[in-house]
Amino acid sequence: MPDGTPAGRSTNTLGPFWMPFTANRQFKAAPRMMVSAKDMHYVDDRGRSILDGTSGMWCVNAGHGRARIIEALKAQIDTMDYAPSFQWGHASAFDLSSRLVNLFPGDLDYVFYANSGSEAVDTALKIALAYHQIRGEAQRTRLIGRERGYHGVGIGGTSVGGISNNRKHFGTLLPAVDHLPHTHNLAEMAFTRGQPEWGAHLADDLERIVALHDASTIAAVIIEPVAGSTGVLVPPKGYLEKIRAICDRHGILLIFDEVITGFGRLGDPFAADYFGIVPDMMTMAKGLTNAAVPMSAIAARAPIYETFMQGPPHMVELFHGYTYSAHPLACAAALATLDVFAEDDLFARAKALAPKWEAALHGLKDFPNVIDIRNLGLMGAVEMTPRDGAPSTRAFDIYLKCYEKGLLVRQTGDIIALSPPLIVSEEQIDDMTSILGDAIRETG
Ligand code: PXG
Repeated sequence: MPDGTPAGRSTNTLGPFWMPFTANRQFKAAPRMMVSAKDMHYVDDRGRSILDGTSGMWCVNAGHGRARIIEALKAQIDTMDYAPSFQWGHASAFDLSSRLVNLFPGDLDYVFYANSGSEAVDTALKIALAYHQIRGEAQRTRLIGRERGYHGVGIGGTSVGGISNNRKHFGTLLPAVDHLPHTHNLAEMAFTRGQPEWGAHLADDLERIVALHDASTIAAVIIEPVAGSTGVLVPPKGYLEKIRAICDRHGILLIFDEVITGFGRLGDPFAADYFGIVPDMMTMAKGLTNAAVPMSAIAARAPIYETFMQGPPHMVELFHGYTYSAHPLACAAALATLDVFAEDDLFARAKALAPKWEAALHGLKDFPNVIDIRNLGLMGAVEMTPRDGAPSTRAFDIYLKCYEKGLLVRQTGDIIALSPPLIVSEEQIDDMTSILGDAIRETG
């Protein structure tokens, strides 16, 4: 063939792209193709405008196609496409780090870069292990996650993650891992607005895990402050405070995975700010660059960084990093994104909109098959009764109906999750819940 494609292979097929976390055969039989995006909307290949109820995949926090970010990327690619970060540097990586640590709570004074949430999680877990080893507690190798937690798809993140489908095909994963119970309990908390009153005691299970393994074997606990992927599981009042206290009591590092909750999702820079709890490390990605370029970061408290800064000064202190850590394009996008967040005061905007968001979502309470509605900041979820013998299909049908009606939502199990860009208007919030309500009503 003239373009070099081997004979017999089509150049125009959806076949070769092995799509991630997708029902490939179903999608390729009836594709949903996005063509462009601006502010609150995508345009699909039928020319239809689709309201973005999910910030892409929880990542386009400032809305699509922000001119400032685009200009920054154009300027950067014209100046320097790439610079290494191993034993070299470039100014925007240092500028960005100073800007970020000013945004972080407490003494989270240092930042390490990776390219995805998954890499950020595996990096944080490795830093935790190395930190204890350098301090002479090399036996602290155990990592504690939580049921229904999602920490990406690296071997580390998969191991501490708590979603059976994401784990069961991949062998034994990391050996020394245990899991806290999740905090989801419909009988006790269905239709709670914001944080449930019930459930702080679930954090006490960490004491049981410590008693079982002994604190001296445990390196870190990693949790999402609000579990996102498994359907917006809001922590009960007092729960995170207890987890922090138990970790402190036993010298265990606490990692908040803020890949979804970071950069204004709850109306504060981070969930750590929202809940008033400083973790020992924080992972972030998604909203960091408004998703224009892949980038993730790990924030570490000063004593962690300082622990590594010993030995001969010519020695590498942490044998870890990525070719694209602090990629110039990602740094440019992140710096411009921080400008947009500040100029438009988007975190405050999210905080101001949260009550409206809560009221609109909870307006779906009496719709057919709705068994729970949850919300915090600009995160929300509507949980449906599963169909007999066909779990997930009801929510998937609702998801498809929403798409046909021009609204993008996320579906996980029998839960529909929403997380609009922080630029969403009150009217668009009403549009979202009205379309979702129609889709729920029309789905049997
Ligand atoms: N941690 C958390 C808390 C996440 O939500 C990751 C780590 C992994 O990030 P990367 O960049 O490696 O994908 C995530 C990602 C969804 C959905 O619809 C959620 C994520 C990704 C894609 C879809 O719930 N979260």
